[in-house]
Amino acid sequence: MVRARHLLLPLLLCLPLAHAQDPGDHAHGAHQRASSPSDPSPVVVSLAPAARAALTRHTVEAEAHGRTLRCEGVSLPALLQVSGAMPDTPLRGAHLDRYVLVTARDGYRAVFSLGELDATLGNRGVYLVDRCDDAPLDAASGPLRLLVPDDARPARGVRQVEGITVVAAP
Ligand SMILES: Nc1nc2c(c(=O)[nH]1)N[C@H]1C(S)=C(S)[C@@H](COP(=O)(O)O)O[C@H]1N2
Ligand SMILES: [Mo]
Repeated sequence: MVRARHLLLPLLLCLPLAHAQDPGDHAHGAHQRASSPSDPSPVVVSLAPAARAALTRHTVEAEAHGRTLRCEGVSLPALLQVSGAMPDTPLRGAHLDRYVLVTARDGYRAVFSLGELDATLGNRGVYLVDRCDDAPLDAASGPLRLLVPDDARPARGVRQVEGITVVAAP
């Protein structure tokens, strides 16, 4: 009896470790990175006029501080899709741990998850606009800014957009 207990205790202590190291457990993925390691990260998205020229232009209205901005530009998910930074099919696990980091010249930053942008998931409309109220944006706002008309506050309407990258969460 004493002998059996000596064998059982070390065995029980090993169980959680053995479970965590079981490759079958990783396949079910609770803590495993979803993206394939072969997917590049970060992916830098070109903001050059040529990269945006082929995309449908949308008219977008958004409220900021009681004022309605009427702007024109392209859809952010469409830009990510033509850039190869986001699939143009419903997202699968491999891309659900990715986010878009938008940076501005003044250091302001905001993120959107790819899942938030996917039309079959969050379906959040996010637009990269270059004209508002029938004029190009001035230096305080542009030349490019984001508009997120369905956000309840305008805080992610990043002005002075400088960079857009898609990043796999670490
Ligand atoms: N680059 C940059 N973008 C920014 C901000 C900022 O400080 N810097 N402030 C945000 C916040 S908090 C708001 S409410 C809106 C205000 O947009 P508006 O200047 O067009 O009114 O801009 C957003 N975009
Ligand atoms: Mo704000």
